[in-house]
Amino acid sequence: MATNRTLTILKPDCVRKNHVGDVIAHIQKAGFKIVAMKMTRLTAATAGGFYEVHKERPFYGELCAFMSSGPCVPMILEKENAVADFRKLIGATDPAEAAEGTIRKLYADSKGENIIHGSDSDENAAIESAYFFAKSEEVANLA
Ligand code: DAT
Ligand code: MG
Repeated sequence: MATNRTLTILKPDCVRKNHVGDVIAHIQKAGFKIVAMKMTRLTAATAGGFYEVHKERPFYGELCAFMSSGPCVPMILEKENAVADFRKLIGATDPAEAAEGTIRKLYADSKGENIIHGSDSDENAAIESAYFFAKSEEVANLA
């Protein structure tokens, strides 16, 4: 059964380009509620752990360096069908291939620096949320 939460990260390029507010507004207009949010700076090792699934890929070193290059803003988001709807909202990994109106199409520069992360499954959403947030940091009741 699909759960109703996903994990996003507004990546260091999003923070550097001052698009945090624009991207959060876009996310909220699409009906997602923020369940948890913080600003933090990853170390290369923490970024590497988050993207461990990609560790054999040629871009892994570059990815870890980029993700630890400045502060980022992880958030847990809630909405019905959150994982799939959020992937649709952010668009394809490569902004050049992302659909019009998606967050990556609007704000991202390249495949490597593409503004935003979105979990790719309910299972990963739960794992990734726990990577950044203690249960006590999640808002219990959004009403
Ligand atoms: P997504 O972030 O759309 O889930 P992914 O999980 O395949 O994409 O890759 C994770 C991140 O790694 C991605 O957001 C940017 C980077 N990346 C992926 N493919 C890349 C490539 N071919 N060259 C450079 N960076 C890449
Ligand atoms: Mg991915």
